[in-house]
This record gives sequence, C-alpha cells and structure tokens, in this order.
Amino acid sequence: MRYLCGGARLSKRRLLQHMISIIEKSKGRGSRIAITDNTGSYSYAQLLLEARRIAAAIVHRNGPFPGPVLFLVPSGFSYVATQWGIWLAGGIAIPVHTAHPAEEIAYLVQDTGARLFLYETSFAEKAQEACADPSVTIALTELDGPAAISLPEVRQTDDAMMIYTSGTTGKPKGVVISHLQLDTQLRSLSEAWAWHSSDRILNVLPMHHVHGVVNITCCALYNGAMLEMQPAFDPAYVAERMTSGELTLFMAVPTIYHKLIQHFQQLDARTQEAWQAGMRSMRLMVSGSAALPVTVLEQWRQISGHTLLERYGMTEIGMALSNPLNGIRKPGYVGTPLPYVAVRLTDEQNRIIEAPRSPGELQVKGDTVFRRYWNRPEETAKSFDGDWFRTGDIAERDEEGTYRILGRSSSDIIKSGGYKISALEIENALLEHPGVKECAVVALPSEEWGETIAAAITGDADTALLKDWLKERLAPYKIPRHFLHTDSLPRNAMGKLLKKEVKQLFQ
Ligand code: MLC
Ligand code: AMP
Repeated sequence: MRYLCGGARLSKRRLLQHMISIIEKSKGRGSRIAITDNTGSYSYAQLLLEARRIAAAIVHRNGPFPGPVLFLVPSGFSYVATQWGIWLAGGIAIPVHTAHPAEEIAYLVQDTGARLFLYETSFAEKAQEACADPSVTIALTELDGPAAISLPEVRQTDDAMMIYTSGTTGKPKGVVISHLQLDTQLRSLSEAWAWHSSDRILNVLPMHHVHGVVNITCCALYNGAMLEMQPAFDPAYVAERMTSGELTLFMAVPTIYHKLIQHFQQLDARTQEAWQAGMRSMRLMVSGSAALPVTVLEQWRQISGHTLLERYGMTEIGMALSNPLNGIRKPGYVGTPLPYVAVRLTDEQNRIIEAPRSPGELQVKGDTVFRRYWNRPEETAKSFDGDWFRTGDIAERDEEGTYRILGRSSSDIIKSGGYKISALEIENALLEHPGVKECAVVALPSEEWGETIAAAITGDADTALLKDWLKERLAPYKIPRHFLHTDSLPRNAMGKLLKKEVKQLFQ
C-alpha cells in the first residue's frame, strides 16, 4: 500500500509526482481567505485543516484509496473541504446535486458502486432514501477518526473526480478525471485567463458540473484567489455583489446573462448606474456551456461595458477553445485552442478537414482529456479515435483559425440553461408511466434557455399528474416544459420516430 507516513521525508521529485497540486499550492497561504459562503469566511489554513480531518476519518472508516465516494453537500466551504478530504484519502470525489430526487441519486449509488456516501445533515433523508445500505451513508458531522492517521500517497495518475453527464444512450455516464487531467485543465485556464491571487469570483453555478467545479471553484483555489460560493443563482444577489466593486471575475451560462439583462432592465436608473460602476472595475466576464446568442453578447456589452469572453468545453475534455483574454473576441465564435489542447475537424469518413469554413466533427486531444467512462469500456472505445476524443459537436474554422460551433450530430442531446439533457432518458422515464403509450422528446429553441424540452405523448396520462410523477424521478431541469397529447407520433416506414416532424407538432 502507498502511504505518505506522518514524518517521512520524500525527495522533491517524488513529492512532485505524488502531490495533489491544488492542495499543495494552498499550503503556505495560511490566513488568506479562500472561501466565503452563507456561513462565513474561511482561510486556506482552515480549508486544509478541515480537508485533513475529513480525509483521516475516511481512511479510518474505509481505508486508504476508498474508490468512488459520493458527496451530497451544498455549494460552500463544506463542499470543498469534503472534495479535498476525499482526494487526500485517495478517493474519487463524485458530487451529487442537492436538487436531484432520491431516485436519480440511487442510480449514482448503484452505478458507481460507492462504499461511502457523505452528506450534509440537512440532506439526511434524501441520502438515506437513495442509499438502502445504512453502512454506506454518513453525515459529515458524524465522520470521526484519529487525526494522526497516515494519509495515502496519491499519484497524479490516480482518479480524482467523476462527473455524471448525459449522453445519447439514456442514463448518465460517469466521466473519470485523474489528478493529472484536472491539474492540466487548471494550468490551461490559469494561463489563458491570467488567474491571479488578487482575483475574487462569485460562483452561482451548480456544483455537479465542470463549469462550477473546475472553471470557477478549482481555478480560484488553485490560484490562491478568493471564492464566494452561493447555493443557487439569484439575479438580485449577483447584481449586489457586482455593484460592490469587490469582484474581479464572473463566469456563467448564457441563460444567466439573459436573466441578468432582464433584471437590469427593471431597476431604477440610480441602481443601474451603481451596478455598472461596479462592473467597470471587474477584469473579465466569461460565458460558456451553451451557445451565447449574439443578441445577449451585444445587450450585455451595452449594460456592462464587457465583451463576454465565450469559450467552449465539455465534461469529457474540460475546456478546449476560448476567445482571447487580450485581443478581439468574435461574437458567435468560441475562439482558438487553449494551452495543452489540440483540436481537429473531421468529415464523416473521419478524414481531417484542413479547409476553412468546412464543417466537421470537433475532436480533441491532450492531457486535459478524460480517459474513460466509469465501467463502460465499449462506450469509451467508441468515443475515441486513437487519442482523439469525438465530441459529437459540429464546428467550422474561419480563415484565421477561429472556431464556431454549428450544432450537434445527435438531436437526442438537449442543452437547456447550460444543462446537457438526454431526450432518451426522459423518454424512458415517461414510458414507465402507465398512462403513456408512446412518447417523443425534442428540443425547442428558446431565447432564454437556449433550448427547452418538449414531450409529445400518446395515451391518457394527465399532464399535471405526469409532471408531478416525473419530478420524483428526474432532476428539475430535465422536466419537459411543453407537453402535447396526440393520437399518433410521426414515424418512418421502419417505425423510427421522425423527431423533426415531432418538433413541428409544437408549432
Ligand atoms: C428551470 N426552469 C426552466 C428550466 N430550468 N424552464 C425551462 N427550461 C429550463 N431548463 C424553470 C423552473 O421550472 C422554474 O419554473 C423557473 O424556471 C425557475 O427555476 P430555477 O431552477 O429556480 O431556475 P434558475 O435557478 O433561474 O436556474 C436557471 C439557471 C440554471 C440558468 C441558473 O439552469 C443553472 O444553474 N444552469 C447552469 C447549468 C450548468 O452549470 N451547466 C454546466 C454544464 S458543464 P417555475 O414555474 O417552477 O417557477 C458544461 C461544459 C462547459 O456544459 O462547457 O461548461
Ligand atoms: P456537458 O456535457 O454538460 O459538459 O456539455 C458540453 C456541451 O455543451 C458541448 O458538447 C457543447 O455541445 C456545449 N457547449 C459548451 N460550450 C459551448 C459554447 N460556447 N457554444 C456552443 N455549445 C457549447
């Protein structure tokens, strides 16, 4: 077993091979504030202390390298301390969204095979409902163990994190990221966007996806910056924090900028001016996770004076393309490859496309890219061509080498509010209802949400009851916003659903 014994000395080289860089970098930052949340402010020293306490308790309970560890903890200091505690114990940290119903969480328990599920006390009921085995679940406050216990020697190649993402095959898949991949993603973004210890950022994004977890939370702490964590997005709160002039950075999905614009428009002139003054002192605002409509970019520029920096990423690859920090940010484009990332476009025969303005599938390679889906070797193999990950996104490059995302190869993937949602997963859930005979789930364009989910169904299910029924099974953002009852669904001669025609039913 690999142990980093209490007082044992390791050579500098071995230390570098074995360190979790985000944690190593935090040592020596002492009383500097790392995180503020609804419960107070916490220094880097406090964060390290609490992470070590949690790690020692995990090792005491489950032994070193406990494998996948689920944690159901709201965005805030405890979330990060738990994540780091799992890392120090040698485990794979798997964040569970607090808004997910017990049934979705039960799927994570089963799919990961986790032998440890940590939760914040207020989520005890949900955690216990989701996990039938009481020996697996434990409240953070009940975690206990001898502080002097040896922590394992974690290597950069060890698995660090697993984020569940929806795909074309129905149920979400676990994307496994090693410490090396996480570290490379953090180095890439730190360099590209010039993160600095004097930065201060507010996170309002959920903490079970890379945008909130890696781009904001990990990047801030990797760079010794100050991170403000909010459990949910509230436009009035964001406006207040930006008005303070204390923030230097903000990152969000296009829907959030859309909602901030709506909020701004209903404020009185004095409040608007104060918010604008605060925004002028910020250095960077980033948009990503879904296409940023040029209208939103323009309106936000008018309001804030900032041209949003749009970038492109994916759970499997972290961030791949970004408009420049300094230089021209092209509206409608997602920029050029980030440091440590290689990108190519290929045609339907998987031949490399060199010519500008020729659409093809975007493929990505580098140390930022994940290596496997959890327990799904076949799907992993299918999603790679050698070292190149096939994103399934269609893009083109202009004459200057700047990329533009044109769409996705599968119409069964929906992006709503920045969340990736599988139409098949919703269809499978709908079909379990006794009142649904057939169904088809499609995406409808929406200015606010990017896309909204629409379900056409046959059968005698009552819409309101069906919605309530779905809410017990699916996350709130996966619930269709439009329902249509019909006698039959459009299919081709082979019986395959014609989704384009299903969409037309809603017009
Ligand atoms: C919620 N509502 C929706 C909806 N989601 N309506 C249509 N479509 C949707 N997708 C409805 C709710 O039912 C509710 O209605 C009302 O809107 C408010 O709901 P809410 O949950 O309170 O919404 P809000 O908090 O405002 O959430 C919006 C949001 C959220 C944009 C903050 O969707 C969000 O956090 N999105 C970010 C997702 C994210 O982090 N993605 C990154 C993936 S990683 P009612 O009637 O009940 O009041 C990735 C890689 C990369 O993509 O590149 O980054
Ligand atoms: P996820 O699987 O949740 O990580 O979502 C990744 C997907 O979000 C990508 O495959 C893209 O389809 C989409 N995406 C991310 N950023 C952008 C962007 N700037 N423009 C268009 N689509 C984006």
